[in-house]
Amino acid sequence: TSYKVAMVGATGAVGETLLSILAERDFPVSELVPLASERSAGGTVDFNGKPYVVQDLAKYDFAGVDIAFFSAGGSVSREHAPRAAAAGAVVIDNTSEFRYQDDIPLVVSEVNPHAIADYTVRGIIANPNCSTMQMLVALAPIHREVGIERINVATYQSVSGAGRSGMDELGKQTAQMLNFQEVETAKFPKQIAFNVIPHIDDFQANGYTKEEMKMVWETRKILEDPSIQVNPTAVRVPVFYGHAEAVHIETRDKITAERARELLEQAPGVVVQDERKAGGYPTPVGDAAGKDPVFVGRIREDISHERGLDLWVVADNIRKGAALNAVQIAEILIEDYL
Ligand code: A2P
Ligand code: 11C
Repeated sequence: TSYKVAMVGATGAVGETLLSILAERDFPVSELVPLASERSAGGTVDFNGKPYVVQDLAKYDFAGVDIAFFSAGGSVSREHAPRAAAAGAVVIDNTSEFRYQDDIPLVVSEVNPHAIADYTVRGIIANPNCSTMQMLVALAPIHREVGIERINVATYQSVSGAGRSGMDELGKQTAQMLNFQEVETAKFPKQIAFNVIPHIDDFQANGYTKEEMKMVWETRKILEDPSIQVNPTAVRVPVFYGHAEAVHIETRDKITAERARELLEQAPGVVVQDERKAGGYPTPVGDAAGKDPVFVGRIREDISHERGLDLWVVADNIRKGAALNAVQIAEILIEDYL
């Protein structure tokens, strides 16, 4: 069997990668419908080497669609995902719109694939935020073995997380700097070229940003453990593709760095790159960008805490952090449920 697939946000950074990953992995697509706003309707996107005409989402009727991927922002999902589900499509949503609703599964394919079963309730499956995604691919095996009590994490997030306009802004500002021109800021609240910005998404009443609180809420939901404490600082850095995270955990029982390395070497979706010498650790450029796995290095026992462990976790935020996990959810869906 093969499936009629709608791609909402097909012209965006995540949509484009979704199309290439579906083709790469030979996902059985009988018909592809790329959708975007009326701005891009009538243009084309490429899938499997062929052009497909983009249609206007607002005018599109989802009847007959089997699977609908949404990556056009929260407000677009809020308005259109429920009607796609009502028309019979299973929605795989890349936005934060539905993630925190109890009757919507929130799934990392290697961590809690069983949760997909609940898609029948609302017809929607939520794909986690990129920074949570890569952290949990690395931490779930450790949590299963010794239990994690607390996570302290600082992120180093690339501009592609902010979509095409984020990448354009880094490119443009870099050129402006190198040409001694005045730097213009639009997408990011301060200059991002040659800078770092400790602010992603809106500020919340408690002083954390929404990007940080997503890591708190999503970790508890995906690991099915509301007692886990998570203390994140999310930072935007001038990198195009690939988020990095300095992750510091406190476990219930002591785990050695050696045992953690062993667990991670066997963990699905993880590549351990951990030599204690120059270059023996992963970075976004040259290691993670454009690749599927979550890369883990700098594994060491915390000298300041008896049950502390430190890791450095890097992944392509557009692939595993978004498009790849969404396709992996779709693969499990067709294999086990449709
Ligand atoms: P469009 O090309 O019509 O603007 P990115 O995350 O890279 O910024 O991409 C956002 C994606 O979401 C694009 O495909 C964009 O399409 C799409 N999009 C944005 N607003 C809407 C909307 N109101 N209806 C449908 N698609 C939208
Ligand atoms: C970023 N994490 O790097 C964001 C992008 O909730 O799906 C993804 C936002 C989300 O800016």
